[in-house]
Amino acid sequence: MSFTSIPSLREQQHPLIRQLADCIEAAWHKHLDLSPYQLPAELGYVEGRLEGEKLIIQNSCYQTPQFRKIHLELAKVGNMLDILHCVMFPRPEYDLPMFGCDLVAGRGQISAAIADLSPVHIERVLPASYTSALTALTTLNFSQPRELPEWGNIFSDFCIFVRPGSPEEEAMFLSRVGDFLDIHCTQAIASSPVSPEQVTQNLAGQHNYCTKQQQNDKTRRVLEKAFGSAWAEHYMTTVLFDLPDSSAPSPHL
Ligand code: 18B
Repeated sequence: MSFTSIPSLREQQHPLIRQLADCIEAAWHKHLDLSPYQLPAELGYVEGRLEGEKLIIQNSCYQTPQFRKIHLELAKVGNMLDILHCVMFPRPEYDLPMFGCDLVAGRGQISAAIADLSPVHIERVLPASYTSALTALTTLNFSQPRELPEWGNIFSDFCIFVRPGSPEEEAMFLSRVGDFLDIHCTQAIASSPVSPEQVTQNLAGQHNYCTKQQQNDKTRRVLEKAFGSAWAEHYMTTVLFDLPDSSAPSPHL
């Protein structure tokens, strides 16, 4: 599998974004059986303009037996803004949470670092095996925790949302994302398909997750300013937070 289109943009980004992108791909390669995932045409690499600055978006996207889509996106707005966005969408036939991560750097400083394994159950609880593995991790203390927006009730108690205050805190964030991915990938490949009733619930949970994420005005505003509101809506609902076709059974089962 080739990542040849990615390094060009990655090399120009904030070091933590670069390291996190490397860490995510290393975990995927280590644990998962990756196949390509075709994004909608024209949306793999995108360029626009935002306040006179060039906005570049580079996507890489895969699928695996347990994941419908795993998506890593790097974006850069001139020298103003570097962004890493990552979501792993499980196939709803498996009872798995959503891994999501967003890292935003403005003028050389990370302003937002967020990572979570988010439950899709109506009761908003993670599978017990996840809760015990995550509880066993050491508790981290960050000097500048940030408050989640209103739509952020989708995230778990293990969610990290901080402005890293030092290189040590940046390293802590990076290593915790690695922990999340090791736990998630090992649990995912060991999991078995669930009942049709549970599949329906998992789909509803993923639907709720995506609908809430689509309410992130900060993401929408960046995309709207560069590409217009119709394009931003299309991109947020078909690339960033799309839903599986619930009428089609997974080809892997
Ligand atoms: N996001 N983020 O992915 N977002 O995509 N992101 C911001 O310092 C983009 C996800 C999340 O405080 C900010 O305030 C763009 C995932 C939360 O109201 C900017 C893209 C998660 C916040 C962007 C992108 C997620 C946030 C403001 C497409 C979590 C705080 C930075 C490439 C799993 C929201 C700041 C708030 C913030 C932009 C979370 C500019 C363009 C997967 C909670």
